[in-house]
Amino acid sequence: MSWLLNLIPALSQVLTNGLSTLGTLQQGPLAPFLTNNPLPSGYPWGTRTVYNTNPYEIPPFTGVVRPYTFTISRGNIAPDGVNRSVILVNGAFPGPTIEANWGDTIQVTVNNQLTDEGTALHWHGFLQKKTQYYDGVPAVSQCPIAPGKSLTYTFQADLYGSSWYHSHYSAQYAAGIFGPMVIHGPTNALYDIDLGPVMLSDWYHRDYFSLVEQTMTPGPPVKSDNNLINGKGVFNCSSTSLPCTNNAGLSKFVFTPGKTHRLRLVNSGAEGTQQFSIDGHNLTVIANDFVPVTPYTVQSVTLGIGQRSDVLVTANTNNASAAYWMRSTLVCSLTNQPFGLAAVYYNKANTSATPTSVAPTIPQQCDNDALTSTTPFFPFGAQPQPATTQQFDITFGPNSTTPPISNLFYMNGVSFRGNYNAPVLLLSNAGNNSYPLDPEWNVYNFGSNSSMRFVVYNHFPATHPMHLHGHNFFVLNVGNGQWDGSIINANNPQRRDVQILPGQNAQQEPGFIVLQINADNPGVWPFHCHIAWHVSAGLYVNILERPADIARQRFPQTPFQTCKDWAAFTNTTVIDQIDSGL
Ligand SMILES: *[C@@H]1O[C@H](CO)[C@@H](O)[C@H](O)[C@H]1NC(C)=O
Ligand SMILES: *[C@@H]1O[C@H](CO)[C@@H](O)[C@H](O)[C@H]1NC(C)=O
Ligand SMILES: *[C@@H]1O[C@H](CO)[C@@H](O)[C@H](O)[C@H]1NC(C)=O
Ligand SMILES: *[C@@H]1O[C@H](CO)[C@@H](O)[C@H](O)[C@H]1NC(C)=O
Ligand SMILES: *[C@@H]1O[C@H](CO)[C@@H](O)[C@H](O)[C@H]1NC(C)=O
Ligand SMILES: *[C@@H]1O[C@H](CO)[C@@H](O)[C@H](O)[C@H]1NC(C)=O
Ligand SMILES: *[C@@H]1O[C@H](CO)[C@@H](O)[C@H](O)[C@H]1NC(C)=O
Ligand SMILES: *[C@@H]1O[C@H](CO)[C@@H](O)[C@H](O)[C@H]1NC(C)=O
Ligand SMILES: *[C@@H]1O[C@H](CO)[C@@H](O)[C@H](O)[C@H]1NC(C)=O
Ligand SMILES: [Cu+2]
Repeated sequence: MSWLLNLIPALSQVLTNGLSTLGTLQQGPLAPFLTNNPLPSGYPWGTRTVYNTNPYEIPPFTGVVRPYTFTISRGNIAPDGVNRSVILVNGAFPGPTIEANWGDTIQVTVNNQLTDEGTALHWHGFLQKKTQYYDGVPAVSQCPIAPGKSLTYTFQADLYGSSWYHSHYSAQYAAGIFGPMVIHGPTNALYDIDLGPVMLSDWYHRDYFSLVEQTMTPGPPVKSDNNLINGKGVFNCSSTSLPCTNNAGLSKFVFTPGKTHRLRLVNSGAEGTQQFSIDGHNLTVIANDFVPVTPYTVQSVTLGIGQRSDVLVTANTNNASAAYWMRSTLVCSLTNQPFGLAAVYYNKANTSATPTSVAPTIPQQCDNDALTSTTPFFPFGAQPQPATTQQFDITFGPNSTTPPISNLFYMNGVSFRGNYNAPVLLLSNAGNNSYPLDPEWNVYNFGSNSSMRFVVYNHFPATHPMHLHGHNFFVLNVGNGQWDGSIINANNPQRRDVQILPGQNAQQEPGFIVLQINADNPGVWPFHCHIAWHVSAGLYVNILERPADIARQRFPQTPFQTCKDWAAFTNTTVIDQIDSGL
């Protein structure tokens, strides 16, 4: 592959990634925590440890505010050498890293400088207790931010570890609106150097609207054009007629010999499942999503969209000039170019040289690691029988036999479609939880139930990374066929916020996952597939949790003002909402 043998990049960082420095040698390691906090007992979070704190009940409160200003605007960049129109946060791709300590307050003012569409940013994985209205989901927790308008999101860094933010407005994040979040906290394993976020994302050379349109229309499916690591890749320009530069440049990382490095892997793509590895090195997984786990060692990690794994890698090659390929490969995904590459240099290596390491033989893995190997560090013990159980059946098909036809996903026979002008949470706050004319809002009202179990069957022959907002669910079981009632790691089941739901298998047995949550967070919580095209096609339900408490809560004026601004905008501009809205 002569077009990628040269690691002296042909394009400057600003032409490939705008104002981002992610993936360059200028991007230094992260400190163990931000030091401008008071440090009771030596840490911003005081005496709390991974062992002694139920993170869902008693996160620390530091009182320290981390302010950010994010301006959303259009630009042109060439992350893999193909120059395209994108939508960026502060002109950077990936967007700026949000960094905070556990217990800090994150405050992000989002200015929408797009002239013709709304936006809304979701802070993936936070619980948003008592700040449900800042969860960033249009048609659910807010109206979109109208062109020219701003919204300040204020919420607590209530969990710690690695995550990301992204636009939740249609598939807008596939245009570039996403970035990493690093929340420093106590650790469950020792390491020396925090190399920070490693964003893994499939990449497309077309605008997101036309991709959504194609994906919902019967005919050839959308395939990704490339696979990027920290927003960088290379492309064979002979195979495109678009403006293209060969050898745009790959991301580079430096390993210090003998030291153990932390990498914060995030699948921030639109469709593809990533299988990540580093030649010549094993990976020790210490956290999945925002949940520290008993460390376990693997050759590769599989991440569905939205999932994160924090991995430790020890630089144990006895050659300070060594260089290796970091690989992330799209597996069981729709793509024309599955291979993501970055270079890992030991600290005396020539950082312009091309690694010569060969890929180890690793079996393809499209599902998450077995639940038997993923044990949370902080145990909650066996989960009691839930107060209520809800089954969801996921199907796919055309919405009509005569044109115009859309290919849609359904949960229990209903394909979600939201109304940007009528967010369910704000109606619920006003005491309205019934929408007789809107079955397609897919609201499941769980009333005052104290816990809920979701048994989800997938009758579609591909996986869905299922994400729930506002919670880390217990994953009680995963498999194919009919759930037999058994629970894996019953005394300490895996928790996380996205779990890959297997596809229906060759024997026509549906995939299933069994999830359980405690109803400790009143709100309207999206439960959906994180594949951008699937949620656009309606693979989504609203979990309405403790509506009486939502109605009792006093919401600030901010989300209502955002709706007034959006109403004024949509009074004169018709929104071409071709999808679910999310
Ligand atoms: C680049 O693409 C062209 C056209 O598809 C192909 O002929 C060529 O072999 C490719 N080059 C490399 C190095 O893969
Ligand atoms: C991409 O296009 C923009 C706008 O036309 C231009 O400013 C920029 O230089 C181009 N980048 C490359 C790498 O050609
Ligand atoms: C990685 O783990 C495998 C399986 O445990 C082991 O055989 C191999 O030697 C390890 N490789 C390295 C580089 O530590
Ligand atoms: C160390 O690695 C470099 C880069 O791959 C290689 O050129 C060199 O021969 C290696 N040295 C030894 C002693 O193996
Ligand atoms: C580093 O590698 C580049 C690319 O192969 C080469 O051009 C350069 O001469 C090398 N530098 C040194 C000091 O070896
Ligand atoms: C199916 O979806 C298309 C595209 O959204 C829409 O125009 C059409 O009215 C829908 N058909 C039915 C029967 O709902
Ligand atoms: C609740 O909201 C829905 C949707 O806006 C509306 O149709 C319905 O009339 C409202 N119900 C009440 C009692 O206000
Ligand atoms: C519990 O949830 C079910 C729906 O699964 C609902 O029918 C029932 O009314 C709820 N119970 C309470 C006490 O809210
Ligand atoms: C929408 O337009 C109508 C008619 O011009 C006007 O009466 C109404 O106040 C407008 N609503 C908003 C929210 O701007
Ligand atoms: Cu899906």
